Amino acid sequence: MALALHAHPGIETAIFNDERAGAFFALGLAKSTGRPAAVCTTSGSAVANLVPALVEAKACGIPLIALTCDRPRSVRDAGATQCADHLGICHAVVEGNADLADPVITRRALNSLRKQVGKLLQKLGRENTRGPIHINIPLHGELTSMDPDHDWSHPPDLQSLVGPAVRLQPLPKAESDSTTGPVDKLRLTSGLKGLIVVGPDCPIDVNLVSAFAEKTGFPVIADAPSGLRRPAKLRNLICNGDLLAASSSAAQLRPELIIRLGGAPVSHSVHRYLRAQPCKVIRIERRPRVRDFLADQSISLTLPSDHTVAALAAALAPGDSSWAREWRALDDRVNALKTTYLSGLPWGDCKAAWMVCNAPGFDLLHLGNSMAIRHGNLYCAGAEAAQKIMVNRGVSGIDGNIATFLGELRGIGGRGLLLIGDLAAAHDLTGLEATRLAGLGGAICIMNNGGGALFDLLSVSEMPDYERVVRNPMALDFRAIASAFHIPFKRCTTEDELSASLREAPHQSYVSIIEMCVPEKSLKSDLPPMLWSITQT
Ligand SMILES: Cc1ncc(C[n+]2csc(CCOP(=O)(O)OP(=O)(O)O)c2C)c(N)n1
Ligand SMILES: [Mg+2]
Repeated sequence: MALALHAHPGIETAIFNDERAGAFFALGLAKSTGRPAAVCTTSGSAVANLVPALVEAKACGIPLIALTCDRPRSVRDAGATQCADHLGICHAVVEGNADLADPVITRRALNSLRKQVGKLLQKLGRENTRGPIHINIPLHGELTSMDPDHDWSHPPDLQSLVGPAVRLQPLPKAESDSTTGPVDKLRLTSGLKGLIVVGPDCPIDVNLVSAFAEKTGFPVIADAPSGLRRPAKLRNLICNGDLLAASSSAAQLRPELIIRLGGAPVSHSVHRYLRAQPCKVIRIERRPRVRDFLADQSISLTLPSDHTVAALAAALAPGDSSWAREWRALDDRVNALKTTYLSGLPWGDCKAAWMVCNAPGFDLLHLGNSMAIRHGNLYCAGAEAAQKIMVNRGVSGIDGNIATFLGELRGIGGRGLLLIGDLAAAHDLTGLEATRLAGLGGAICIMNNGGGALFDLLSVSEMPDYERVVRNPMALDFRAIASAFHIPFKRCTTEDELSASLREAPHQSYVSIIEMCVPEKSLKSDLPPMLWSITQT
């Protein structure tokens, strides 16, 4: 299978030793291109290694295809080696699967196989069932299907048996919504104090969100990965939602209507703010959820058509303009305070992350999980230049972040930056395999703060044995790791060194590693005082 895929002129391949990293790389490709990407494995525990990426893909509706090669059906559950329940392993984390028959070279068998696979692939084309799928592929042969005693050692011209490949037609968008439904139910009118909140993985085109916001004049709390900050085109773009939601001034701002799009906002202060609002809530989402952890009562609008969004905007426009002005004024004030605070900070976690988040010249910025995404959400200023800000927020794993970033970079071409913690980087060292692919440029910026610094901000940090059991400093030698993978490396211990490395990275025709060595406790000493001082003024 691997050789067949590699030889196919219409398929680009990347080879991975670690299936887990390979699957995350494919996830990144699919995320950045919007097109399906497949990962092909051998049998046995190789298949179990796909699960982390499939979980993430399922949580955010990414068309990832798992192609798992299997032994013939006759040896399944019969004690043969390297056999496992592939279908069972993937079942909970895919939208659908096909367990192919043992291969037989007849026109009939091949056509029925194509029908089976075609039906499954249609799922990928439907917006509301989009997500990962699994195709299990039994092959003949004791060790490989090229064993000399088998038909498949001389593959026939399959094309002549089945004709040209079937082109899947993109399906029309699901039209489950109706314009009047939510409007009638909520008695929506113009003049409202409306608030739009956009998290990661916005389910509709961000240009549509922009048009909606412009028409209604509602302020938009846009997370860094919402797609609305770079380029920043909106008049009422609010980039400091995290700080504002925690501030005493914004606590006085009571919306009459909240419209939420995408995954849960990154910041817990925004969660708390949203939960405290007794107002009407509309969720625009890919598929309706049974319950909503951010509001007791809310209405779901599933993949509304462009027409529905426009009609909703028309029903709400214009919103209360003084309300939008209040948000903007607060956002500007908080922005100024934040910038002053950050510029005055000594070298440390926050300073280094701020520099990475605003380094110019990169087409892509991936924010790893743990503190990287939280830093990014706080510091990624709105900018004129377009830049994709990507995250894995489906299930927020610290696994696979390097491979996902490299897959995204391969998908868009161009130059990219990854901001990632030391534990998350350690978790995905095999993802570094992909740095050797041609055409990738930029840097992996590892914040080396001696383990999971995020936990220093939580009350668990007061517990005995916290350092060893929870924070888990690994004291890895990232220079040696880079060298083992033949990756150019820079260690930065000052602002000037980081600044020089970030200036160089957009011109690199390779991916380097920049290790940012910061004082271990700098997050705790810099971030809470910043949050406190800004939110109390
Ligand atoms: C696969 C996985 N394992 C464990 C976790 C729990 N977790 C969340 S943050 C974190 C610490 C990450 O540390 P690091 O990458 O160094 O980032 P920092 O907090 O220092 O910024 C862990 C273990 C997770 N989210 N995903
Ligand atoms: Mg860390």
